[in-house]
Amino acid sequence: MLVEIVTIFPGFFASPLATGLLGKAAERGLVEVRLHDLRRWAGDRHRSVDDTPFGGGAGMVMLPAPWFEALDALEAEGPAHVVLLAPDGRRFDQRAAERLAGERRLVLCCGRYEGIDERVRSRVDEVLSIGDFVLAGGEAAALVVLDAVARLVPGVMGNTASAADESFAAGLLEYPQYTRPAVYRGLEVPEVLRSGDHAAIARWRRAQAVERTRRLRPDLLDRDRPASPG
Ligand code: JD8
Repeated sequence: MLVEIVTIFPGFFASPLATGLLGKAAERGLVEVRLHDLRRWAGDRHRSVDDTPFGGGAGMVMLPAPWFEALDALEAEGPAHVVLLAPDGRRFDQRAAERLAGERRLVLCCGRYEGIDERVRSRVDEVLSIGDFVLAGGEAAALVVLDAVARLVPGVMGNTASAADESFAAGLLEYPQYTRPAVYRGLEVPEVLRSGDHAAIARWRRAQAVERTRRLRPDLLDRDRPASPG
């Protein structure tokens, strides 16, 4: 999969792209990320990408021209699914991540300031938001989308068992996890997990996942969710 990110802060992505699963996926050529500095498509010698809002008001608005020029240039190289990150977008969730993971080429558009001139929306396929809080710009949201999508690209996760596990868990919270030691500062790991009874462990984990979801996120239980295996 090819992911192209248009931003005035390409440096924002350096460390996340070199780290962990995303770094490995890039290294192995499973996810290629290309960063594009929007200022490359600025029209003046000051490389301006923003101006004051028509109608007045605080702050600056991103100019339409650099965005139109950028998308002209990227789309001339072939088809792509173009996403704008904005607070008024459709909520990005696991379903959206799965859908985007099926695209061959994604373009993520990151705004700054008070946002982007409304006319740029005519050039994007969809507008997504990562949640009901205010970020300073689209970059952090694009990173969230990239992280969630990249791990779904075939080959990136390696371990197929954890992928299958998660399709059960999709729509449920995870069961609690423990590692050694069996007792730490008097706090014990549940006996069943040390019993070696794999059927009992599977039943316990499923019950924990359901109970935890009922208690902490009952809204998730009212939604469509893949059938559980076993
Ligand atoms: C893009 C500019 C900041 C937005 C004034 C200063 C997504 N879930 C989300 N929260 N916030 C964003 C987001 C915020 C952005 C931009 C995404 C571009 N800002 C602006 C309007 C109000 N602030 C986001 N996805």
